Amino acid sequence: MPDCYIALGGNQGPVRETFSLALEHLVQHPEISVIKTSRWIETAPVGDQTTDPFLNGAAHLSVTLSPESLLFELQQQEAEMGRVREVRWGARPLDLDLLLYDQLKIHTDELVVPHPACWYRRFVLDPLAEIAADVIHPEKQITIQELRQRLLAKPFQMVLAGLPSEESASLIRNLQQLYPQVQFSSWEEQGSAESASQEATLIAWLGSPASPTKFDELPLIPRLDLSEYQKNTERIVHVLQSALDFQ
Ligand code: A4P
Ligand code: MG
Repeated sequence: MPDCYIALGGNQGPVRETFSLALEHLVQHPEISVIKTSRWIETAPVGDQTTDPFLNGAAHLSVTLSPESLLFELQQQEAEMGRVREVRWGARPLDLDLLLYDQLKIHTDELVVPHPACWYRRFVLDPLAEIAADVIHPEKQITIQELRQRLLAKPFQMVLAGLPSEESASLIRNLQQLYPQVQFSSWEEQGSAESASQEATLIAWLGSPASPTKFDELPLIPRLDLSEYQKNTERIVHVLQSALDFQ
């Protein structure tokens, strides 16, 4: 039976009870078993749509459902717990994300697995590492424990790639003011690409198809395609915030 891992999140209402109730409902499904759950941990909210702290957790499920059907069941639970999708990243009683489905890689409009943000978000990796430390991330090809461990490196080094040099310099100045403890640099300005990739905690690609630096040429770990946020410093900040030690 396929092994799946899901993330639980919420910051509205009695979240502990909501998590328990959602899991109780899921096990009632004949094709879902809950094998193990992490502790529920309190985390600072990432993003500025909401200031209420979150509760986050992870669960190991064994299912005979297809990934799409499992996503449907998770969304049913979200809806049942009163989630209204109004503001993206807004406050919510329950968010259930499908993180991993065996070693499958899925890229459709409705479903991306592994969940694209699961490998760099502390609020996902901290609980997930409790129950899936040795599970291999099918795209990054290292374990969940290793992915989490990478984020603990000090100083946290963030490399920006794909931007013209003036834009990159100005973004780095902005980010540096917000996060003095992080070391920012530009991929293109770096003397040796190899040393940059060895030390970088995250490489954020902000380029376009015309950029001389190509996303696929960056090292698989720790590249992250943020090209859709090219002019959106706020979203880049959220990514950084979710990767940093928030506790
Ligand atoms: N979708 C695609 N792949 C998946 C997948 N693997 N699992 C699609 C679940 N859904 C997937 O999701 C939007 C669409 O993603 C779905 O229709 C589904 O087809 P959504 O849950 O409606 O939207 P969302 O959750 O508001 O947006 P998003 O980008 O998924 O937000 P996140 O990434 O879930 O982040 N801070 C803390 N401390 N803890 C949190 O849990 N969560 C968020 C939301 C922000 N800040 C947080 C936390
Ligand atoms: Mg979600």
